[in-house]
Amino acid sequence: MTDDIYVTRPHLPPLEEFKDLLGKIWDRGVLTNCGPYHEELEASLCSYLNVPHISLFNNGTVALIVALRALGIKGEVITTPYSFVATTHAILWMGCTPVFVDVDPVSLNLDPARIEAAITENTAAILPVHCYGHPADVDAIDAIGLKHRIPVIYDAAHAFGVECHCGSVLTHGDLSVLSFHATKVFNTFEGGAIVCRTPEQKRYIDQLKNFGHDGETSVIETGINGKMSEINAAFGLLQLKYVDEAIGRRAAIDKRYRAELAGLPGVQCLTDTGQSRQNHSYFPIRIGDAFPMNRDDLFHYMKERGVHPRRYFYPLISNFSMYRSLPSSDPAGLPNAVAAAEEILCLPIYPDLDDASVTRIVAMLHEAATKGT
Ligand code: T4K
Repeated sequence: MTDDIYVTRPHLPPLEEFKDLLGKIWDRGVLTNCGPYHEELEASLCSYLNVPHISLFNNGTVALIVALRALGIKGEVITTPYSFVATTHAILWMGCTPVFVDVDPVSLNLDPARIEAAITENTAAILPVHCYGHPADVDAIDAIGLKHRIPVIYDAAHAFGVECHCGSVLTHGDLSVLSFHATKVFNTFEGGAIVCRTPEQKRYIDQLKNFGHDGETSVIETGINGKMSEINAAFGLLQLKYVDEAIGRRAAIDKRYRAELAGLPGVQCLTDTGQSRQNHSYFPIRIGDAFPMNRDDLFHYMKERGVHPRRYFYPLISNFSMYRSLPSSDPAGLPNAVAAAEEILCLPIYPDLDDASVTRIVAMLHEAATKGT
């Protein structure tokens, strides 16, 4: 009996090292409210990610909501249907309306030409996603934002440590939002962050995540509790120590998949989108007509044999019942996203996925390629 393999497993540093950090929390008795580990992690992440300012959060979803709030977004927000539902829920949570625009058929990120075509006088913001950690076309999208004076907030939940031609992809747009969920390249169990461009933005966002407090006796906003605790921050500091090693192992798995799936008819590995540093957060493959099974049959075939890939992102957000009635949810306007949602399968990739498991997954795909349904 072989063990089941899941799409991801969280990377965990040595427990003994975490116990040392926990000991300090016990000694200090500071559990939250932007304590010393929180401050140290913000500084360490700024330096690791090469970004000017970071505000830590308790998760990426609250960070997205606060990012929209910080920029005073009211109205319509242009976004992608090909993402995790949190992207669009944040828009609705702020009382705004998502406007879905189709993705580029190759990068699966928002297509800048379609963004520009969708802009109206009601457009309040653009919220692209760096899907699978592959950078959106940041130059084109930033330029559209500037030309039309519309803020751009990047959902960078998948893009920890990713760099493009001009350095960190996280420095683009008005704000970028990270997720540090257990399933992410860098995790703090639960967690997230907003990358800010100016000290003023960071100060305001720090206030918003702390009930709107401006000092002990003043409240200036309907803030929320979005703070990261000391335990999560301590774990993050430890993760940071091992993150390059973890990304290196992901890169080796990515390389093996590409080499060993090359030439398999009907299986296409997604290409990168020009980033100079990748994080290999996901390994999406596209199942085409030349494969003897469709994507869903392959998904079930693998699950029955103990390998659990995921259909990120199926169904499209625009296809969930609560979003389906939006005018922009019409599948006729989203052909590339519809096709990707039907054809993409994310294979297991995580630092502790051993070579034998990769061999097993590759062999399973080759075996499936010899069968019909
Ligand atoms: N924007 C984007 C583009 C996002 O992708 C996300 C989150 C967000 C915003 C919001 O960020 P957060 O608020 O979450 O910080 C997962 C994650 O829950 C979610 O964070 C993530 N995106 C999304 C793409 O994937 P599921 O439904 O796939 O999670 P789950 O529980 O099925 O986990 C997948 C596999 O991971 C499991 O089969 C086993 C493994 N796993 C998972 C957990 C939680 C573990 O081994 N240990 C664990 O603790 O949503």
